[in-house]
Amino acid sequence: MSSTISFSERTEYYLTLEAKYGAHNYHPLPVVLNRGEGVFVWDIDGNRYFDFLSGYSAVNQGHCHPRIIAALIEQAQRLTLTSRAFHNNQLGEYEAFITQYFGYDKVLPINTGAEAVETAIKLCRRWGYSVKHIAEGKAKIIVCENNFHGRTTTLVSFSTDPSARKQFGPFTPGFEVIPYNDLNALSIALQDKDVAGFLVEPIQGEAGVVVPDQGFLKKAFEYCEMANVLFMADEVQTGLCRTGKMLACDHENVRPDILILGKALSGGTIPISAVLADDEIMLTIKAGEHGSTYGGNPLACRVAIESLNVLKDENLAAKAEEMGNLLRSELTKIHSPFLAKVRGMGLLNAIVIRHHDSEAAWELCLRLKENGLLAKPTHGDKIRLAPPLVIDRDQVLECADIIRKSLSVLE
Ligand code: IF1
Repeated sequence: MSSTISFSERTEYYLTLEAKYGAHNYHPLPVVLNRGEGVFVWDIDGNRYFDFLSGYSAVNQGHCHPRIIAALIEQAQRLTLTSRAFHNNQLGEYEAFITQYFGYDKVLPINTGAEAVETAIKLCRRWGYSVKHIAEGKAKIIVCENNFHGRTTTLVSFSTDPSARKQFGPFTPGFEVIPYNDLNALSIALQDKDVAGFLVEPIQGEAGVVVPDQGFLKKAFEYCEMANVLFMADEVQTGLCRTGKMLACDHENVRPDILILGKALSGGTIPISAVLADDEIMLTIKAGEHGSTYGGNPLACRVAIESLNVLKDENLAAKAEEMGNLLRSELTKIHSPFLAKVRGMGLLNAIVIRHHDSEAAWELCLRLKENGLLAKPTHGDKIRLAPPLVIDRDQVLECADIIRKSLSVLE
């Protein structure tokens, strides 16, 4: 097994530029894209690919969705940023829209996923002190092993991935890590009266699309409720139809106390995230105590409304469910000794590669690219398969075939 992949001279040019002038904090596949439409992206040499990453689930609605781009352009020509020092005519209507859409009293609009999780943590701690009356400085938040919530200093403080933490300390205290999908560990951790919240991904993305046991979220929510602890769902990646429902928590009829959204809230155009909660929680943060220059800007508000409308108008939850079932059933039909596992929910899926060579998943992704499909390995042996939700039946079949064909590179 060896990489026989060669790049065009133009590709080489862009790779060299990035290597020379950009920080080396990523290791991308050697493909340089310059166009996207629906489920497809094109590289600078005109090759077309199925995008099975979807900007890590930011592009659920498909690349450059015409309605979202139209909203973006129209608003960009009028007003883009006021800061929150002044009001703007988009924010209030967006706040009314998104709170009704998800059924919460209030929303706090912010930009990136990491900032939204940070916001949830601050809200949770504040609620812990001001409503639950935890002694100042003592509030704890329970988190899960192999979590991924972003890359700020506080968020990597409770990461269990050594590469996310190494030489980035000292870390923020106040977090207790328990195993994922472990109700027993949760109930023990909840005995501590200083616990203010439980922060959880309904499906762990970075960990390689780990789906918890059925009933875990429901029970976890009930345990939290009994312990007077806030259940905070990080739906930055799992939300907005990706797993076959509007929210992954909907699969178990759980309504999180704090709901964290990001990524596809903008259909992949600009960073937009949001934290939703009811008044008892949200109103504990007062004017001047939290925010961001860009949070709630009129461009973001307009784009987010359109992105959310597209999800419903195009039935993308149902499509994700149906196409996800088809994809997994096609993948399970593949008989390859190297395909150890197929798992996921809706169109958030992963395959686990079994191979003596630790580079096997990377090699497979290079071959997938040669065969017209872009995907990225995670944790060495897993490949995430998460196309835009607008993918159709024939395209799913074609992609399953590309994956089957490409697996032969590992022989
Ligand atoms: C990168 C992973 C995906 C997230 C959840 C918050 C955030 C993310 C559940 C932060 C972000 C991204 C970021 C991206 C890689 C990626 C990722 F593999 F690392 F885990 F999607 F699966 N909560 N996930 O998944 O959102 O601040 O990035 O907007 O390169 O860091 P952000």
